[in-house]
Amino acid sequence: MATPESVASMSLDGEIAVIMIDSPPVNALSQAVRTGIYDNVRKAIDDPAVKAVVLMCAGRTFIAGADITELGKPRQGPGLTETQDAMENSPKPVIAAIHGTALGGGLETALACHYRVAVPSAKCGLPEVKLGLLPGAGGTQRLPRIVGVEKALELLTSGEHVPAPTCLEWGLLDEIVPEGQLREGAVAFARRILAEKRPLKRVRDMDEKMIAARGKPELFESFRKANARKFRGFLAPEHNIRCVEAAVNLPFDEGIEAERRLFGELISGTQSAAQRYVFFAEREVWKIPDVPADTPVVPVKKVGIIGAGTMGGGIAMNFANVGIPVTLVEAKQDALERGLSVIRKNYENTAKRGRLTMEQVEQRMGLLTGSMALESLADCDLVIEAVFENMDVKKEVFARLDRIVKQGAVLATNTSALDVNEIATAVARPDAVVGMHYFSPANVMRLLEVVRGDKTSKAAIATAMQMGKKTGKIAALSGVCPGFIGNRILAARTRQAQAMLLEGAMPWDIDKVLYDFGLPMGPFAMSDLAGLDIGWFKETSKSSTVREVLCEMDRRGQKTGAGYYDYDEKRNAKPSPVTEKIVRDFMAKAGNQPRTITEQEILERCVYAMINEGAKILEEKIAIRASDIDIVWINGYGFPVYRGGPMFYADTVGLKTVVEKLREYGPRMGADFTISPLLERLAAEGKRLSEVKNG
Ligand code: T1G
Repeated sequence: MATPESVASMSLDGEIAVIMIDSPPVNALSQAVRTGIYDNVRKAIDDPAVKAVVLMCAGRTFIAGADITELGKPRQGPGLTETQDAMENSPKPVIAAIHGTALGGGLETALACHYRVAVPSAKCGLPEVKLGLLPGAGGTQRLPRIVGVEKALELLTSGEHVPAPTCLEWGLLDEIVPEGQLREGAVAFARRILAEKRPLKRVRDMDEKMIAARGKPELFESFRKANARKFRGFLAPEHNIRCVEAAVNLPFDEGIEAERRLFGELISGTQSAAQRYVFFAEREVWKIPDVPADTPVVPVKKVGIIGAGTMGGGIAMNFANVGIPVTLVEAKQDALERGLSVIRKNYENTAKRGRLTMEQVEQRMGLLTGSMALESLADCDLVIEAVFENMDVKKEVFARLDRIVKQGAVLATNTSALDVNEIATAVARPDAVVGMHYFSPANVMRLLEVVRGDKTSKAAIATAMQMGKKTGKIAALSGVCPGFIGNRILAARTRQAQAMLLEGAMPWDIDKVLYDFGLPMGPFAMSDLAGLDIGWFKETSKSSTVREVLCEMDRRGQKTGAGYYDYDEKRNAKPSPVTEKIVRDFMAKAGNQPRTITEQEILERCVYAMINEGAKILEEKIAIRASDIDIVWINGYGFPVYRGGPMFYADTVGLKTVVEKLREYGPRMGADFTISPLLERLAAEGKRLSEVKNG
């Protein structure tokens, strides 16, 4: 157990006291670190030989915030505020010396110092909003006093990390010292301000920018309006905005009180609990019990992608973005050229938005080689097929790859649901076969489902996971089952949504409930966006479902101006009387008397069916952890992060309630619907679904 003495020390550079915090991995403000800082600041102030104090950290970074593992638990030892008061009211200058990332409580600690210096590579930020929180140690009151209201609102509600040069420009930093010379630079700075007898400026006294913003509520209203869509459903952004309003309109100490009250509301709520759970879930998801972090990987110097369509092109961009050469193979010249031109257009659009230079566009395009011969993939270390979603087609491609691609390469399939084990039967090296299921658009969506077949080697798994991390994805490992983790749960929800169409609900009734729950859109709007004709074939269509009838009427979604919804020229959706009639006809054919289905039933049947399927995925050991399932649904389907994912959400509802409701709906859930025995057991034992781990 860390003690203040073990994590904080003080040494003297002549008349300058240097307090060093050393608490790996990120010098988080645990109780020991807070106490260590407090004790040493007091000691330095009381020591007449000391004329100034430098606070800095060892290891990879300056303080990266409160210790998230302690949040929400009863606090021990001095709070951050006592430590900040000691520094801010010190009669001797206190200088924060920053490297790495000064985040959250770390930056708040630095803001209570009189001065802040940093190396050029350092960054500062207040990312509490990403944890469903707000800076609870004066950050919302001190930050606007330095950078002004507009910048403070942006930084507090985005949680972004600001590079040191910009921080200097904004006044968040007082000086940038040479890289690698932080201690020397900070001590020299301390000596200089002593020699210049600079006044001890306390950020809390800097009121000019607050006075300038006083009486301008429109600043806040226009910010709220401009971000309404992005903040929809979240509590923390609004609470951060209210804190800045308090900073403008109240004296400092009253503003601190307002901040404390609003922080208390967030820290005790389910949204922050969910977002803190996701913070750790995003780090757990990379850990695979039987594939240790030091498993040897295949070094990937060249990637081959088969299929230059939407998926293949998007996948290729991921690798080009990080400097890995890609050979893109298509069967036909025009398809290949079209694929490459779509990629170029995507990059040029990004450049138009100022997020890429044209030089970078050319650099990335220069890493892409088009080919019509699979033979050009012979020397690739990783090959990913993104061809037509048909088992025979995929097996034929893999059989050819087996004869062409060098031994030791990883052969990956981008299939979204097909059996990876069966695909692996097409090659003599099934250990090299792995699933890498990207989500469309593959260059944008963060989720990558890595699918391990029965014979997939640890090296192939480790390589796929590493490539996911290297290309900025969040990768979750899945076993083989229809739809893997994400789409299998999606199918469970779709079954309920489609069933309720035949019981009296309209597509827009169901979509509204799931949109209001926090999903980006409901199942029918999503189908219209993706296209109703995915996997639909005119030749075999038998008017047996609402979707088939819509496709037969050429109502194939947004792309044809109509699907479940009618669309105007701006693609604004509105309920369609055509669809309503089709639905009613199907209801009549099924002999169903339309009944009013409450929003609660729509939500529970859709989301509890997802929870139940997730529990089955855990029972079958398809997923390693319940939190991996949450990572999949948050990053692949937009499940609201402030609800933690379907598994965490189940725990906030209460498993007993979920099971009781599923029993209550009974046959309505479908003739073949069964409740997961794991779910029933956890409910009976009062345990949490989100804590389930396999192995
Ligand atoms: N508390 C506890 N553990 C933390 C932590 C934290 N704040 N930050 C990181 N870790 C662990 C993490 O779980 C992982 O552990 C290891 O450190 C490396 O992290 C009062 C209330 C700093 C940019 O939100 O953004 O201050 O898996 O894998 O990619 O107002 O960590 O190795 O066992 O992410 O190099 C505000 C959160 C807190 C910053 C480094 N601060 N951290 O990224 O490494 S609330 C944050 C990060 C607060 C105050 C409020 C990143 C990083 P393990 P990592 P990285």
